[in-house]
Amino acid sequence: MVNYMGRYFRLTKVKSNLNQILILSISIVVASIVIGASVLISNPHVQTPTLNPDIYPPAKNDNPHKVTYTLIAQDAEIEVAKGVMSKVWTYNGTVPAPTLRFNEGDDVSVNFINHTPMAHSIHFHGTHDAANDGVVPQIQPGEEYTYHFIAKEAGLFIYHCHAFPTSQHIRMGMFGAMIIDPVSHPMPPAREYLLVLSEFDPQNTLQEFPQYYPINGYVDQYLDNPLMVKKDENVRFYVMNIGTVLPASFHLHSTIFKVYQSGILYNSPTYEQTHLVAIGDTAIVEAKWSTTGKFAFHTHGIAEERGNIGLLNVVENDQPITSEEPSNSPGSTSMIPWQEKTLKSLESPQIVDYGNLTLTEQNIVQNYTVIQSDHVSIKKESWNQNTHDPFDPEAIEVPLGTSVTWTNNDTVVHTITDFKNTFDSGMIKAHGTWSYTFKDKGDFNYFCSLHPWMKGSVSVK
Ligand SMILES: [Cu+2]
Repeated sequence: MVNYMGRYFRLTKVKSNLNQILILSISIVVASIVIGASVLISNPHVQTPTLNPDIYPPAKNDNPHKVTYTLIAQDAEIEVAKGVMSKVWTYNGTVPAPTLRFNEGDDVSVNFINHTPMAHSIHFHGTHDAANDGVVPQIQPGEEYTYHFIAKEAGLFIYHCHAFPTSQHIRMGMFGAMIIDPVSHPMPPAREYLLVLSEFDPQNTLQEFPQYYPINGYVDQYLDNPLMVKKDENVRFYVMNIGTVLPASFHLHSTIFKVYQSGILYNSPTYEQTHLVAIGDTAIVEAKWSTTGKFAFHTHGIAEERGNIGLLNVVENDQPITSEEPSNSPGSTSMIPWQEKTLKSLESPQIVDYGNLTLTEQNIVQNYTVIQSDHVSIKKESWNQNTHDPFDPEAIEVPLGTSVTWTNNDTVVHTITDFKNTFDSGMIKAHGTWSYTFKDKGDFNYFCSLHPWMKGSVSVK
């Protein structure tokens, strides 16, 4: 019995030692995996030992170029569908705006000029610092601003206006694509097209389900002008969804396709029949067609009946396709300049010329009724230019030393900004308040720097 018990204890001890060794080994393996993975995650510059030719890890550009663009905010009248003219807000007159294209590591400057009566900006997706983020500052009518950044991640990125309400500025047409080509190794030769999926309603900009879901700004344009493709050639689509309500289920007929999720070229691609592009997101898609013929491409769902459909014309290899231009990607052919030329002729933009827009105090309406009050309401819907007297009351008179409070009863941010820079509230959130104590006599004319047509005045006696 003693012997037996002794043996039992010995066995148990050996067993528990084995268990400890096993647990220790598993812990070491798990820790190694976790540490390895976290090094990879925290440092995307670490390359995996075997380089997958389908992915483009971040790389140093030994020959970076300085690239400069000029984008002008312009209101325009364009054709958005056959026979349908509409007022839009643009960069350089078209919807979408010009495509910006350069290499990973390039030094990029974008000169932005605002030729409209409203504040606008440019927000670029991808990596940059706060001064180049396009939210602060908002660029006032008549003003200029230069955005500057080093192109970091290779892939397809969106740029758009980030004035408020942003979805209205996007719906009105202020968006474009930015292609950043990889320098690590060339992408395979391909014919390249850009497909910008958006929403537009000529009657009511903010209609939840708008009348149109255009591809590249013009409804059904690729039913009349199919995208040309040669049999068996590699076709690369840069797809971006700048909708505001619906994600886009992008679908190609008669083939499956390779997708770089979120348009980031160091993601491992997947093969798909339909790819979901989130609102404000992109995808880079590569496909081939093994038979000639006309094939549709479209967003699955109600958008395809409202303009989001086009045709691909797949022709024999020896049939020439005109309007080819070299792409940044060596060996590839870009059809994007052809798309932009086609769009310009379809939209035939008429640019609105507002003349000198620089804000001056003389712009202030002087014949308003002055009311004695230390409280001003920023009225609901005052972001809308059609709302009368956005400040209520628009002109007040107060004794010296009075603290005046503004309450934002609108659903978007506003500012209270003095023309002479005596005071500036910064962003007042929806339903927020801001107060200022007047310690000098005089007339103070102010406006909202986000919506410069909103003007008011304080007279200190
Ligand atoms: Cu804007």
